[in-house]
Amino acid sequence: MSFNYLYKFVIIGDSGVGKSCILLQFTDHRFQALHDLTIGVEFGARLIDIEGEKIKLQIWDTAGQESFRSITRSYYRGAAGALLVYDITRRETFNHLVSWLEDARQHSSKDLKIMLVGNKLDLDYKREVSYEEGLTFAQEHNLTFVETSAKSSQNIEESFIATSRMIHNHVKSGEFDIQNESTGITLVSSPVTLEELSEEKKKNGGGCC
Ligand SMILES: Nc1nc2c(ncn2[C@@H]2O[C@H](COP(=O)(O)OP(=O)(O)OP(=O)(O)O)[C@@H](O)[C@H]2O)c(=O)[nH]1
Ligand SMILES: [Mg+2]
Repeated sequence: MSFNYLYKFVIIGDSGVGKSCILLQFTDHRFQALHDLTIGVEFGARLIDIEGEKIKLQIWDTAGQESFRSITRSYYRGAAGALLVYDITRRETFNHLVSWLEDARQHSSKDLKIMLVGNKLDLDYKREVSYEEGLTFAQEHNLTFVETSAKSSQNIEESFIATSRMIHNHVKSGEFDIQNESTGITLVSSPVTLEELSEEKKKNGGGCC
């Protein structure tokens, strides 16, 4: 299957909030119960359909640990969309959102579309951050908001699709400078197939960097 658009995404937030699990659920429809700490940055991809157009999402899953912050920062610039994730059962991960957001705004393209994601919704009984608090934070900082579970897959699809839809509407309105690489958006002039891309990925070493 071929596609015409390539949108780059980055997933950011504290260690252990479920960034890698969100990506795995979106790309492979499965859940990983172990915390396999991300070292540096990992990579995933999936093809989606918006209003009949094929869009390839290239997703960078970053490490939440403080020691990897400088590596994480280098991925903001080339991104069109970001999922900023916290864990609804750990308030400290919510408290750190301001610092993540400052970092993202400072190092990204001005058009970066950010979705705030409150993850681990299946652990509602252990919740430390209410839905209303998440929503208020999102409204105050001009973000969209969703609560998800990477375990049950609830709203995982929506978090990526809704953000992609916002990017796509922006692209269609002609407000993006598509030629500018730092927007994280590529218009593929001759449609590329997934097979061609996976060949390219193999050549580049694939998976992780
Ligand atoms: N119950 C539940 N557990 C989750 C969910 N998402 C992730 N986890 C668990 O939380 C732990 C951390 O998940 P990861 O996806 O590895 O976290 P991360 O944000 O990628 O962490 P770093 O790579 O260190 O930045 C793992 O044990 C997961 O199984 C969820 O939605 N519900
Ligand atoms: Mg990870």
